Amino acid sequence: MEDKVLIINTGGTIGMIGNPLRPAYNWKEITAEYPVLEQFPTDYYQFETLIDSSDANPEFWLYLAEVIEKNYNNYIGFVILHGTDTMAYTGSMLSFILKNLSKPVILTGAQSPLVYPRSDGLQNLINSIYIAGHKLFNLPLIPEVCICFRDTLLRANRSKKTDSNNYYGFSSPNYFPLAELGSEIKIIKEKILPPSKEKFYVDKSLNSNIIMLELFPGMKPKYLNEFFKVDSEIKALILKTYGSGNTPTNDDFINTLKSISEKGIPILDVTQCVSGSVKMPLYESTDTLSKIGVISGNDITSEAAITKMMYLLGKKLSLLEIKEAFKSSICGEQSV
Ligand code: ASN
Repeated sequence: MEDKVLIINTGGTIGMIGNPLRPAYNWKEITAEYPVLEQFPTDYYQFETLIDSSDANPEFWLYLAEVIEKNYNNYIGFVILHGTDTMAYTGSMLSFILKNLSKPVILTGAQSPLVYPRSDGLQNLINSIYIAGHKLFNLPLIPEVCICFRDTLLRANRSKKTDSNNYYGFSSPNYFPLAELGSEIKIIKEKILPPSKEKFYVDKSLNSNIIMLELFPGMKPKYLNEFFKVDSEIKALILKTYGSGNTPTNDDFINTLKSISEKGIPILDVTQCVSGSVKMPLYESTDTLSKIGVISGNDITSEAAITKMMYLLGKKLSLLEIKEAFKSSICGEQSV
């Protein structure tokens, strides 16, 4: 069956049909609306409960990864139908836990349900089947977890949903698209990771005892302190900071971070900006942060930061090992 693509439907807007809208019951129902889809060499697997992607969580990610694991040797590539809202999180997480990937895993979805005549879903789905099926369509192999949306193929762990209704819903502001999907499919080979020669497996240990906090002028440090009272189960703090990684410099705020850091809790600094990176130390603010042990997230997206942290915490690494891991890239998620 290595000459077929497995389509895994997890839910989201793309698989919605009918009037009023509801999730399609099965592939037959989807292709009844779009007979063109029947001409592609695909099999179809549908989650028992199709979710709105705002309900995605670590259990959902692991289940999805297991579906890929069980079918890994039987298919040339995988297309995941997924809601757009948390697609960048799912894609980032899969990039960390699908180990030794040598096949394409392509997430796609739609801003508008398949049933609507102007839906973006059909084009996104067909492009994804092409990329996942690569050699069946005379295309080079992209052995990565990607997001295929509108006219670009993006590395999932570099991607963000940057528009809630435009058909160009996703971008990867700190990394070039891996392919341009116009009338021709142009794959940017130099940007693609090499396929692994090792045996594929799913790394299943995750720990989501994390909080992520977006700074804003006027934020009260004592609220941050509340999270880390003696019986706190929180194992990491991700701060979405200003510009190139800056935070307030007042003693109250810095001492709060210091006391969290002294408890051995990793504090990761990622920028609120859509593109660009944390630069530590550039300003006095980031100089102080690095002195108290705050880790620079460099140019990582917040979606990749949170999923990478869950993945690293699941491995029960020491604080030092976590710091080292954010200085390097596991699967192309950050510059080093
Ligand atoms: N709320 C939907 C989801 O993420 C949005 C979509 O798919 N366009 O599941």
